[in-house]
Amino acid sequence: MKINKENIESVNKKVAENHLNQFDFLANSLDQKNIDVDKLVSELSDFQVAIPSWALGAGGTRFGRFSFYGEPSSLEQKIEDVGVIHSLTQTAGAISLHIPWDVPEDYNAIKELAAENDLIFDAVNSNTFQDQKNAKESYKFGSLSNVNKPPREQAIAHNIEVVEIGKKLGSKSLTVWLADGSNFPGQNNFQTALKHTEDSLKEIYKNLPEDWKMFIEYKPYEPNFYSTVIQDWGTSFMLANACGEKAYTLVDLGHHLPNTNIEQIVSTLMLKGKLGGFHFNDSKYGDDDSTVGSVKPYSLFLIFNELVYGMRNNPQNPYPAWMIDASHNVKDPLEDLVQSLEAIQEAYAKALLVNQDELKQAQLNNDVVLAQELLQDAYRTDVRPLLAQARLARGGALNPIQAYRSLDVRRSLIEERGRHTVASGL
Ligand code: LRH
Ligand code: MN
Repeated sequence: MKINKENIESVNKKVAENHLNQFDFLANSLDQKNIDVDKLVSELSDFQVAIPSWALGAGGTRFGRFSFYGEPSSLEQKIEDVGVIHSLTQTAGAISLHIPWDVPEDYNAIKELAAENDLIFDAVNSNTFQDQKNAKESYKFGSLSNVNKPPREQAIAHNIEVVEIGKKLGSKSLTVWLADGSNFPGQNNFQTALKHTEDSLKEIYKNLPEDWKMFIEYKPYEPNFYSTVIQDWGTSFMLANACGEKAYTLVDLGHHLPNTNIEQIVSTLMLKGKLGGFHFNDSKYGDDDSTVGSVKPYSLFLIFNELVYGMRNNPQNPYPAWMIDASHNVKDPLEDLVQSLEAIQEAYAKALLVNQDELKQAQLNNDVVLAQELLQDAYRTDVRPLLAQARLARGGALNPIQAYRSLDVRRSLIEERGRHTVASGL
């Protein structure tokens, strides 16, 4: 299934006039605030988010999984599906692979197919939270933190192998997330587990190419429900510093205990030059991996406000990696990912509307009311015409969900793949 320019133009024609009216109205009001609309539109269209290869089929929980038919059952089909999302949104120009769920058979063919779909390979993800068939050692009681050396060495070797796979694809970063932890008090010696983890990460770090980054992802709980070795940003930050300048902290929005001030964590990591990137999603309770911006859109806006400030004031922090990490229990995975991309772009656009200089002045004057007025004026601006214009500028759809449906993509995928294909992943 490929969506070509003609398909996009045919669906855009129906909504073009309405878009132009809305865009002109917004552009005029922003112009009056001396906001450079053309610069905004180009910043938005340059903002590319990586799609996780493990979130292109129906997700599920231990209570059940409901297929969505026409799911991709090969890496090739996954790349085609990300290609569909990118054709519609023009903001999904990368795919992030999870190993061993997505090991390429023919690297050149895979790279060619990605290029045909205007995609690059973002971070590669290792997996030491599941035992592979015929694996010599089990990760039941941990991987890089395991009390026994053989499983630690097996996990280190796996991460080094993942880097080798990434190098062949042109990826430039490795994401390490550990399920390692314990389910009961007394089960683990916390210090031993952390020391093993640090030493193991340093072994992996030694094998990182000069121009690569290592992202250390933290999570407070699940699948372990008493302790997790890399439980919070501070532990990840400490381990990244222990490894070296190529190691950074990765912030998965769903990996925080309720009411955690994530935007403050982001600002601290940027100040310290250790914010590597994001796994965007949303959640009401735990690591729900819901559609971005579907539960706490204001919190996402506040995070992007810190990112915009940090990207202008913290040259010590590299350009962050933008990735989605979500799973789809009831929505069409492709529509869900399109909605997430829209929410990310919306939060970024609203944050770009914040007058950072006036905000700084209000903060210096302890003018609390004005500070909130400046933030909420930006947040209350309907920026959707800007997002549509940014897509249009790159040949994308003015209304991606509408285009996806009027082009009947899911029915074509089911015709092509049948109703019983299952995507590897979560
Ligand atoms: C862990 C996590 C991690 C991935 C996995 C698919 O919850 O966020 O990023 O490896 O999901
Ligand atoms: Mn994640």
